[in-house]
Amino acid sequence: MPAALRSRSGSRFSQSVRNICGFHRGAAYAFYDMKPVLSLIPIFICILLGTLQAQTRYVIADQDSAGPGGSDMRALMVFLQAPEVELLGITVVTGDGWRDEEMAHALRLLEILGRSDVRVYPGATHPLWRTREWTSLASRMYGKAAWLGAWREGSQDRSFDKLAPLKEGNPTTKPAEEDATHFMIRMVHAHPHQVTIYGAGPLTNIALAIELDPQFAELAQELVIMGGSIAPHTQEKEWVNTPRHEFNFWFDPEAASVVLRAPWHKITQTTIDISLQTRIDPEILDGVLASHSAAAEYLRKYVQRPVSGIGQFAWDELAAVAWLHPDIIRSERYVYVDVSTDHSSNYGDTLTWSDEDKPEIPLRKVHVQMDADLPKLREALVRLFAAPTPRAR
Ligand SMILES: [Ca+2]
Repeated sequence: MPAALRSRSGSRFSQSVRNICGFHRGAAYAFYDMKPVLSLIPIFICILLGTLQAQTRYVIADQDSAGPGGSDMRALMVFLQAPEVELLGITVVTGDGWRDEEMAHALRLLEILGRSDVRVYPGATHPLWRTREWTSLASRMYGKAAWLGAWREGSQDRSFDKLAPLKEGNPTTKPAEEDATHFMIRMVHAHPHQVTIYGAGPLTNIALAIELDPQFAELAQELVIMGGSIAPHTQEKEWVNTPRHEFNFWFDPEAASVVLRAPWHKITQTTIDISLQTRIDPEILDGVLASHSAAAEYLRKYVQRPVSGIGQFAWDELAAVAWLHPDIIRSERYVYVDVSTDHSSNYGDTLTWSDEDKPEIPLRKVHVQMDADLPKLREALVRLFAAPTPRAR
């Protein structure tokens, strides 16, 4: 493991805690009879340091990081702006955009926030089974999807060294040489049962990790995903006639099904249903832009006001903030979830069951978020984005 990563993982910090505690315990015993109150101080210090250490939360952000300024980027910013979070790496997958352009947006964000110590790892460029060509043919039989992501008209797959100029400027830093899947596997083995896998794009990278390492899901602490749709109350054209359709699941249904059936300790799902309740409203933007933090300046430049269309919803950042502050979620359903892999009109649709109607195939129950405390979400986003970036260099 590289030295920088060892440092981030807290091993040096752990050693420091042990050294301090060991030294002071010895000293405390020596003076115990004479100064009983003073002897307790080192113990309090050890408890405090241990508590601080326990509060560090490890996460890998698996993301289709299109940019700049949108929900994909804002979710990464939530992790980067939270002092208690150790973002071990950003693993990138083709989804809203092509992988290499997405990696460039993520790298540029890290440069702007002074966090280029966080590495960006290249993941899958294509879904496991679905192809652009098959999707084009299927749309003639079953109807068009409202959002095609990387496959939208005019979008081109360009390798990292041949990218077109980015709005926010092209990064000077480069992605890691290690691929996303091996990085994720390496991290859950290095920090067993401590790493949250956050998946807010198509789930191709995470499915590949599961297929490559049967221990992967069990060794993670939990899985948090933004994906799926159950019964959203909306007139938005993407869901009004297709309430079970959601892009991340739809883009790679086979991957989503593999991921949802794996032996995670806990799966939490942010759906279209709850995301549509949210807004990146003027109150949030005014609150953030009153600050001149690096995050605020980035949003000032790259969030176009007024925010409208599907860009007005806090899709991925809701999943990230709710992981940090679970009390933002006011209600959830605990149901079995899978994704249709029938290569027909419902390919990629979200499937759910209760205990009463569940099929006999192995499935897992998922904490499906249904209602959010919007004032709490707004307060959390403003507080995070208005603050200086922790550990910025
Ligand atoms: Ca995303």
